[in-house]
Amino acid sequence: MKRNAILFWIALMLVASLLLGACGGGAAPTEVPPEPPVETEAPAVEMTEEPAAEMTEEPTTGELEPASEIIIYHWSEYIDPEIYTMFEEENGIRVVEDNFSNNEELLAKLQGGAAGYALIVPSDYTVSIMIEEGMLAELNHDNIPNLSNLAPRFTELPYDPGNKYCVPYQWGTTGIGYMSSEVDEPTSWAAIFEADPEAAYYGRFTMLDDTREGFAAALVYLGYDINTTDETQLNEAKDLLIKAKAGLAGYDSDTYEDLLASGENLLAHGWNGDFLVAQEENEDIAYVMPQEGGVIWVDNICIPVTASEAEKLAAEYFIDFLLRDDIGAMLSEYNYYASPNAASEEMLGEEFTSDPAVYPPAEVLERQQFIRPVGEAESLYQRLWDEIKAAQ
Ligand code: N2P
Repeated sequence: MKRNAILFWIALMLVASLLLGACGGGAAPTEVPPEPPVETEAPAVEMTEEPAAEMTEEPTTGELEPASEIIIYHWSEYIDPEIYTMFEEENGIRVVEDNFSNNEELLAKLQGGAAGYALIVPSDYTVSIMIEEGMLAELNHDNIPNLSNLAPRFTELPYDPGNKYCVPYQWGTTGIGYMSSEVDEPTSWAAIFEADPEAAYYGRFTMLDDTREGFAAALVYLGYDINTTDETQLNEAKDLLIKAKAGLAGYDSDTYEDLLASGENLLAHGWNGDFLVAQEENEDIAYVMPQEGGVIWVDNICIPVTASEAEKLAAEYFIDFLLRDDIGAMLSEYNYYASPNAASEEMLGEEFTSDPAVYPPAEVLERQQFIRPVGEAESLYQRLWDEIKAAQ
């Protein structure tokens, strides 16, 4: 276990340092959280799975026809709808989208027995949980030749080495977006946790409706590990989050950027790309990663075990389509999130890959941390978050 944990962190540092490499930085992060996890290692389900595709004589495609329609369970506004249209035109497969707002909602829905989804898009730590719980189907790499377009640093991610279950979709950071004409740059999470009732944005800011993201912001502000399982620290974070509610307009993970662009709100906790998209509508919007640090994440596209064989095949074709150089570039151009696809990055060009809000500079990136699974403390986080949401 200890060795696995150490390997996990070596790999994470590798990812972070390689991500830094992508923007010309190259320095390795200096901050490594002190307590590595024990439950992030790859699948406990191998025993129950069929032998890996490369060991069998024939791939599953033989006679199989892909499903003519598949459903993707996705974050809102996270794909250019034109990609679905192009895929349908080229492959005759219709992709229908349903949305969730956070990883916990996705996980709970699938754990609750929801079937019918051929594709899902969990973040890094949720992939770990899903693999451990046997919720993901192994990908047949024969159906995904464009996997070779992935930047090498995204082929050995610690939560899914070798892309056995998932393919990285986009990656980004969590920070604060604000209306720069009306609000001073919020360089600290204090903007949210110590908001001045006199400030213009008081009563006009939102926080992500997201258990782990909410706690991460509070914990990092308090100087604690964002993956702590210490109940005292978590309670302290809870109190801080409840205190912040006095000035909060609400919890929102889906429309917060639109509420900034329309001028209804002036500040929001959120994901970099969403703010950058909103910036096109309202150039006053700016994004900052607070000095205390924050979250870095990699979202992934995966297939639930509940998908039928025909759905799985269609889903693999779609994953392969997304991995095409031009489609991967379309995705990032629409989302303003960084791409794990080296071929697409080349098409996106220097201007995109050197934008510090998309590809943060080394010294900023090294302050960001990955959310990790916290095992049994998951339910403690959830209970405290429910208490925060219910608090008056
Ligand atoms: C979609 C943004 C999702 C990113 N609007 C969350 N990891």
